[in-house]
Amino acid sequence: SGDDIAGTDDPNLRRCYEFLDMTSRSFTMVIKQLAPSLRDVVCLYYLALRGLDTLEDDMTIPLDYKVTLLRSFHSFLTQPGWCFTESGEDEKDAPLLVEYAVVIDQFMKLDPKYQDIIVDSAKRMGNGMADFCIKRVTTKADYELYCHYVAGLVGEGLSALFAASGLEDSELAEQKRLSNSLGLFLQKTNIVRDYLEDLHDTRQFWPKEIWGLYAKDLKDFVEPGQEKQALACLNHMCMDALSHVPDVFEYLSMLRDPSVFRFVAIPQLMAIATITRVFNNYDVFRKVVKIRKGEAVKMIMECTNINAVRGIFIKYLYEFHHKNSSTDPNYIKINEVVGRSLAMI
Ligand code: PS7
Ligand code: MN
Ligand code: MN
Ligand code: MN
Ligand code: MN
Ligand code: MN
Repeated sequence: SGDDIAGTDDPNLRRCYEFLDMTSRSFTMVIKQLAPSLRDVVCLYYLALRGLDTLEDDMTIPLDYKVTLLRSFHSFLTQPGWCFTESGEDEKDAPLLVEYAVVIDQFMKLDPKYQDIIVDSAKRMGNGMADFCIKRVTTKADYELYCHYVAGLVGEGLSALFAASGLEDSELAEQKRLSNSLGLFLQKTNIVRDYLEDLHDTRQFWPKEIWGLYAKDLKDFVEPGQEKQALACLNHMCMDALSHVPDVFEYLSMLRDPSVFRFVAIPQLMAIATITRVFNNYDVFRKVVKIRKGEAVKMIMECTNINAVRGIFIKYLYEFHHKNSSTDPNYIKINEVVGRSLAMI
């Protein structure tokens, strides 16, 4: 419980949990409710990747220098005292990198079996991020690969940690395809919702192979007169994200520890609620679309076991189905994707 964390007598570990609170809206609660044997491990995995992502997102770092930093980031995790003080002014998580020595100190106290999984994950993610600093997301295959690097690898890494802890079956670590799908469902939902924010940051994650069917340029969707094309493209992106739901459900069915179940399921429920809210919703091109606070609280309370979660998924799938419009160019395909999910869960 939270009391154990507040009661920790190691000031550096306390500081790590302060950074968790400062840098994560969505993960801090689910990490703190994890069983004690995994809580600090996952907190430090989160802070490791949050540090890496703060470098990736910083558009003020010269490209060559950024690529070098991303490719070597995994080695900083075991380099006592390493820190980074050159972040751009509006990088909100820059303080984490300034005090990164604290994270490294705690990281190096973890059981080596956990350190190895996290270092390997950060190494592959940093190299993937570096590749995508040099090239852009153009094809659907690029989109799958980018999302694999920044989120699918987190799914694989978490599955490996769950198995290594003994709280979950050792075969979970072998479920690479399913683990990848859980990350992709979260990441794609984030990318679809953040269209406007990423456009303002001049970052493009929607693949041209999809948006090119609806516009000459990705930014055209905010122009007056393009509303129909914008919605058709948005819905195509939502359909693509929703296609991961059967894998998500299959994975959740394999979990046995209640704290791991909630840790995994709550973000997935937030994602299906978000993608359903975003679907066929032109507000995505005008502002940040969020789920209602009460909706999130209700899901967190109800998220106790696989049957409760199945009920919530079914509710959102019906709502998604209901929001589908017969004038959408992908109306039939969208119905098929929703139907496939309903049949599999
Ligand atoms: C280690 C819990 C559980 C099998 C920092 C959790 C950013 C969506 O728009 O910060 O940049 O602000 O809102 C999380 C699968 C990853 C995927 C990826 C690590 C679930 C660095 C989360 C989180 C796999 C790259 C947060 C992928 O988005 O984005 C731990 C199983 C970090 C998970 C990033 C995104 C995460 C993300 P924005 P957010
Ligand atoms: Mn965020
Ligand atoms: Mn990023
Ligand atoms: Mn980010
Ligand atoms: Mn985003
Ligand atoms: Mn962002």
